[in-house]
Amino acid sequence: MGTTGPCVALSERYAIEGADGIDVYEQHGGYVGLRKALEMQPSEIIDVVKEAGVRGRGGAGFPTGMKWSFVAQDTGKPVYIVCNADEGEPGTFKDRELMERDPHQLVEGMVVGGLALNSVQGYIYLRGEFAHAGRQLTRAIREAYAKGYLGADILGSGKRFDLTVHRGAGAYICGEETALLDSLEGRRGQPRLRPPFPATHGLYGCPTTVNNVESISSVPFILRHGVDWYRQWGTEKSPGPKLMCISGELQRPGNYEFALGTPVSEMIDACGGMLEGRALKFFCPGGSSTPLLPASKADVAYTYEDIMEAGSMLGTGALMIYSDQTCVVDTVLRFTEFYEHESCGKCTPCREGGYWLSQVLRRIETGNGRMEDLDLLQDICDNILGRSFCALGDGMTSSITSGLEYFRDEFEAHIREARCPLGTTEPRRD
Ligand code: L3W
Ligand code: SF4
Repeated sequence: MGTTGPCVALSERYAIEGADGIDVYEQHGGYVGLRKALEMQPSEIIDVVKEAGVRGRGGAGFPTGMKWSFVAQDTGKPVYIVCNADEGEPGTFKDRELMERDPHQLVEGMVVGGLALNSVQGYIYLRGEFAHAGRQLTRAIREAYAKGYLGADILGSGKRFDLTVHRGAGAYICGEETALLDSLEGRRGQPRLRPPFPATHGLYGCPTTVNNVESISSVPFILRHGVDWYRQWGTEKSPGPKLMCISGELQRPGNYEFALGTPVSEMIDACGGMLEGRALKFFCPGGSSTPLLPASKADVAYTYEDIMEAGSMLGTGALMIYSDQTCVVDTVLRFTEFYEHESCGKCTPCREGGYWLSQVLRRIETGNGRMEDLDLLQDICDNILGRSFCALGDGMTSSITSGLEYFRDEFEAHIREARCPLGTTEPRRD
């Protein structure tokens, strides 16, 4: 078990003025990892990432080194490395800051990934709304070409890697890796059937890895500082530092960096605690797709395994904090309206279910609900979970089923009193 608590790793250059430019980046350890990678065999780079135990920071926590080792090398087809920078999960805002403040870290990680996978072309699929991050990345890539870190002959090694930023158009579903690849190919972004996974059939049908911004940005400093340095934080199954997006009814919400294994309650304290006069009621540990947990579970250690045992998921590291002044039905309704709007429409359970879930939740919140609606909500969720084509459908049900599990009384009070007991939404006759 490594140490827990606040730490400075991926965000180490945030406080340094000018670190978004290549000269200052180089003065503070920039491109050292790449220089080391150039002296290593591709399989050695993958072994280092495996030993560090980096787990994917885009939501699923899949081991990054293992994902890289799955990428087929013997097909005769080109291999692609794609960075998923389509950060769209409600509550998540860490990747944007990473790209804005330290864009070279991602560029360097992409080149190292290219060397590890024998890939000569990488893409950063960037959420279209991230205008400043787009400018920062474009400038960083231009600077990296000028200094020979990108291009046909990286630092005279004879190895090639080119990198392109592709801007999306703001659809949440394009954060799903196969929808992202369809969008990158110029088609409407809709998920593909998996398997086959992108590792064998990805971009243009070629072997591809798709990794989150934070996962790829971790690689240069693991090479620079070593595996033990990375594993000084966290637990055996959840090693390393984690960028945390902590939002909600707190004194100082924002992006923080913590060692994995830090209790949620300690993170809340580090944000200055709850807003004056408010007490913690529930929290969403990893974004709106992860089941919410009641205040009684706030001492849970923030690791993939502990959060799962507590009944939720670590997700993207988007910890959302809610107080006793917040209506759980209203919160769940807002999440559900988001998924209803963002459903790509490809499969029936999600397309139709999202519409009906919003309708039923809205009538409860506005004082028009019936007691049977609670079973109806559960029934619709049961018909979506595990029956949808991709994880968006499953994610849509998380806050509803967990809300009903922990706060059924509050749902019932809305129906009995024919209004929101907290007065969040004015009663309205349907
Ligand atoms: C080769 C196998 N590759 C799995 C790869 C797979 C993918 C990765 C994880 O969803 C979750 C979702 C959201 N051979 C493989 C294999 N892979 N088996 O491993 O795959 P998977 O299916 O476990 O997850 P996913 O489809 O990547 C991600 C949740 O994250 N989420 C996050 C949303 C995040 C954003 C954002 O803003 N960044 O939108 C939040 O909870 O619901 O459950 O690469 O190819 N046998
Ligand atoms: Fe599209 Fe929703 Fe089906 Fe995913 S679950 S394919 S987002 S309709």
